[in-house]
Amino acid sequence: MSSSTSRAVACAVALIVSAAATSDLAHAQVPIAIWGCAAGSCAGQGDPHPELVDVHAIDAGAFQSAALLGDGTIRVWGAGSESSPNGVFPHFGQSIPPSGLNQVAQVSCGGAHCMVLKTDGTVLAWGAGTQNTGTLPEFGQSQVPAGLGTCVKIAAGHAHCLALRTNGSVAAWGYNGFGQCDVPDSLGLATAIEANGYTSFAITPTGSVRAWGLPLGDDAVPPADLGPCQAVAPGIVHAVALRMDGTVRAWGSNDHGQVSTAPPGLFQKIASGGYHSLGLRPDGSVIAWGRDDVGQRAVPAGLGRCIAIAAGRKHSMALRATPCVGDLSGDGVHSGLDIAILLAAIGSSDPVSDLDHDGIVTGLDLTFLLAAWGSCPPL
Ligand SMILES: [Ca+2]
Ligand SMILES: [Ca+2]
Repeated sequence: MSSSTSRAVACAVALIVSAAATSDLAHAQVPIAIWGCAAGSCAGQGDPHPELVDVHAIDAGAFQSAALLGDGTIRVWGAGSESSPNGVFPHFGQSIPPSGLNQVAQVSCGGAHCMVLKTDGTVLAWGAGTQNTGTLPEFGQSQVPAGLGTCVKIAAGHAHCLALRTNGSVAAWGYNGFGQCDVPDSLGLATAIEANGYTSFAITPTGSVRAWGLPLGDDAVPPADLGPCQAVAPGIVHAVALRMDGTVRAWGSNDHGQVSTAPPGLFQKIASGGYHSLGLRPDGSVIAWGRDDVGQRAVPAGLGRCIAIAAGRKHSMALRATPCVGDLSGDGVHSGLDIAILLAAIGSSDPVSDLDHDGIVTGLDLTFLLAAWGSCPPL
């Protein structure tokens, strides 16, 4: 053991007295953070699933959550799962992906259905809408059109689906009560698509944001002076755009301050839920604004080093960067705090501190931590 690690252990001994208070910090290494309705009674979508490893992407449906893993499989939980058959939204199996589903490149969940884009460009959907009766909630949104063609992106609205084909054209199907499936002839080619609620969005090669379907508040179209954008994140009655310069602009209904409180400064990514929005700062921190009736703006203290965000109707999600070995506190550096967290977990099966994955936290895991000391790369 080097002198620096010896000092770290000594420091940890001092810290161990407060280790109980650090138990929450141990969760900083769990890949996915979830807050908002998820933390309460909302159909189990709040479980961050600490057992998940190698999470590459996340998505939030209205009342469910999804994770894309590095092996190309997905996990979906919340409303419409076997463990939560009758939550805040009826059970349509929307959280039960098809058996054997793999080679997934993107997952997108809507109101009561989910869809995936596979690495071969094909699209699958399940949940509500397997029967196209044209009445709530069966609008055929889970019936992927035959002959759709090869796709590169997907987006699920509340009861409709969008797919961006390899050739840049946009396809839409499902509920069309507000014309959200009537892709404008004038759209031309798109480079990105998004959907939420009853509205559809596309971004053109010049960065122009186009919208069709239910107008957002009084705004049928994005602001004329929006300027070129790299991303758009629609809520149900508002939308946020991430401009090419990294600033955000919101428009639509401001009934929960989701437009007027859009923060200044630079962002890397944006996401919108029902009536709230999230922004990912370049330093990996997350900011939330808009509706906060169930804590959807209550970003966990100390949340940082995030690489992706997602928002459901009333919940918020963030995906942490893959932690370096032994950074149990998730702050990007090795310190006595990490040792304190591990020592507090000795004898338990805490998956965060079980660095050698043998099912129990022992001194061997401490050896792993010390061997990795000082190796954390920058975000
Ligand atoms: Ca640490
Ligand atoms: Ca172990």
